[in-house]
Amino acid sequence: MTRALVTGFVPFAGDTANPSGDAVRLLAASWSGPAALVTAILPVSFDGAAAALRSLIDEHRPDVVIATGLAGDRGGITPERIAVNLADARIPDNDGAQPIDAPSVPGAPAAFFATLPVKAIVADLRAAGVPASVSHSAGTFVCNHVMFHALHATTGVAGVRAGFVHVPWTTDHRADAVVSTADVARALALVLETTLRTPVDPPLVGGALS
Ligand code: PCA
Repeated sequence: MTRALVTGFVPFAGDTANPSGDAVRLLAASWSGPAALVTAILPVSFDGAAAALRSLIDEHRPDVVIATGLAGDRGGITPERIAVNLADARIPDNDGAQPIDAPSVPGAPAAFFATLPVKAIVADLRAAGVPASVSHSAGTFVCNHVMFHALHATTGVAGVRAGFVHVPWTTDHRADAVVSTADVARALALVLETTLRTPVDPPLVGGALS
């Protein structure tokens, strides 16, 4: 059976919630789709999150890795297209680490493209009424770092696809949010289902000026 690993994060930056972790917990409780699902909630720690993700990949050998995190200013669900080999933290992580201009993986390539079908994912989310767009920057904090590690660990490994999805604040926490945490959980199920049935991403319009 196909195996999928989906992760979210604990709260950070003084917040008391992180909708990515909450949505992944909801997904774990409701998933009945065509893959064995392993979920985990990662620490917002450059070292801790990368180590946890790599040991989950080593242990479970997933065919699909979908890491998720909060990008509070986004207007919808945003699959990330690219991870850069750069840790440049504006604030300390939950362990107090604040790398500046450091590589995520010394000696590794400058960047990796997501191996998830990001265009198909956006198309399917929009068809389901979920606001979504392709993002071309996962930032330079722990989320980008985890995405880079996921792709460094899996790129070129036959049959394994990986990537990252940023989610916005939800109506459970912000009055002006456009989705609920339950909506995000359903969206993550769609992301996984689309990935499982889309081996090659179709060339759909989805570029951006920034
Ligand atoms: N968002 C942060 C790290 C953890 C999270 O949920 C980020 O975008 O880097």
